[in-house]
Amino acid sequence: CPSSPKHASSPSEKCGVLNVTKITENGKKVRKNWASTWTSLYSTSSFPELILSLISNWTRSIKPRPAVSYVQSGRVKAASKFGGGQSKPEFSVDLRGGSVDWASKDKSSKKHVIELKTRQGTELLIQSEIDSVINDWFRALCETVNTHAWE
Ligand code: I3S
Repeated sequence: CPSSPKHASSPSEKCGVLNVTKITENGKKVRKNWASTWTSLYSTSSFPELILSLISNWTRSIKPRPAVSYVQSGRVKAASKFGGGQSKPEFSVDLRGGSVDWASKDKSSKKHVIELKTRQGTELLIQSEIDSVINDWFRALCETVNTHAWE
C-alpha cells in the first residue's frame, strides 16, 4: 500500500460483488476455492472489518449494521464453498494490522488480484475482471489498513 497516513473518520461501508478465495487460514495453507462473493468493507473509527458472504446468500448483507452486533448476531448455518472447512456462508475478517498488496503472479494466474493478509493469519485473494472496480477496492482497503495500522 502507498503509505499515506489517514485519520479515522466516520463509519463507512463499501459493498460489491468480487471473486474471493482464502489461501491461508490461521497460518495454514488451504485449498483455493474461488467464489463469487458479496463483499462488504465496514469501517468504524475503532473497528474495520471485511464481511464476506457467498453470493447465494448475499441478500443478508445488504443492510449495513454496526460491526460488532453484526459479528455477534446469529448465523444460519449452511454448506459453504469457502475452503478450509468453513461451515458458515458468511465470515468476517478483522483488518486491524492487516496488509494489502497486489498479488504476485505465482499466487494466481488471474489478472487484477489483491492479496489481503490479516494479523490472525488469514490470507485472501480478491479479484474482479473490471479494472475500475478492483482499483477502487484496492484504494479502499489500503486506506482502511493504513488508518488502522498496528500500534
Ligand atoms: O494456485 P493454483 O492451485 O494453481 O490455483 C488454481 C486451482 O485452485 C484450481 O482448482 P483445482 O486445483 O481444484 O483444479 C482453480 O480452478 C484455479 O482457478 C486456481 O488458479 P488461479 O490461478 O485461477 O487462482
